[in-house]
Amino acid sequence: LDLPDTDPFEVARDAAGRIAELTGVERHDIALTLGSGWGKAADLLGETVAEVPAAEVVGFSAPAVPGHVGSLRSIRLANGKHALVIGARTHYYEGHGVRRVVHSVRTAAATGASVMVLTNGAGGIKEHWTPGTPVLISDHINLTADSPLEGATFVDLTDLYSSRLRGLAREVDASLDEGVYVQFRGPQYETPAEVQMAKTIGGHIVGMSTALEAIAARQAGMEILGFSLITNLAAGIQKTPLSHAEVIEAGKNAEGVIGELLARVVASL
Ligand code: 6GU
Repeated sequence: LDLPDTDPFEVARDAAGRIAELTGVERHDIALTLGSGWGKAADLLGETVAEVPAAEVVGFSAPAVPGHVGSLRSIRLANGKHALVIGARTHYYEGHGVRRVVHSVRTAAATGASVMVLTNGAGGIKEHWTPGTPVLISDHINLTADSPLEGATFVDLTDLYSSRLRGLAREVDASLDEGVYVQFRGPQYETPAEVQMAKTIGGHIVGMSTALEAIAARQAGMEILGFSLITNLAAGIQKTPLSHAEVIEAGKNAEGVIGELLARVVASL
């Protein structure tokens, strides 16, 4: 994937072939990337058909961050559909390039998935969002200054985070709030001034993933549902310093509730 002459879509097709071989499931209908705090959903979605270490599939690698999983799981939902749960996310801040970041999304599309569910743990800009609040992503602002699209690939991003799917999610939980996700490069958290900038330009949630993946998912023709778990308020909004331990802790405390929520939403898709 790192070589300029490699076709990333061909690598994604190879990865999808390998997943079919390892799981025995020829086709997946829906794919989910589970970020910080969302892992529990995998246990609640349905019956696990197979779980494979991501490192056995081309283009994937073992997780770089403690608290992230590193496996691919094929799950049969109660309605007979097959979900591919991606517990292995490559973050942009790892510095392996954007192709590696979006490989899981392109692989999901190559397995046949038409719906991509992207989840993350993120910082909140709205003060009433206490840690543990799940928020629907309504749109994004990509501040990475990068793109998964190569060359003159002009892709429309209107209704990127499907209003149809958001509507279905709100039928499960009418109290779900939504907000605009701002992807920063990371891995440092934002300064209070950067958080104020994000707020001024229309952002409500700050994080280090998802936007680049959503662009690749749209290019692949998938319908996208995005969820952030607010693990903390962003710098300057929250008065105490931020820590990765705090993010993991908030995820652990919320995982039962948001896992249940996500499982019910996926069952309704
Ligand atoms: Cl405050 N910022 C970013 N970029 N990512 C986060 C976060 C904040 N809190 C959790 N993840």
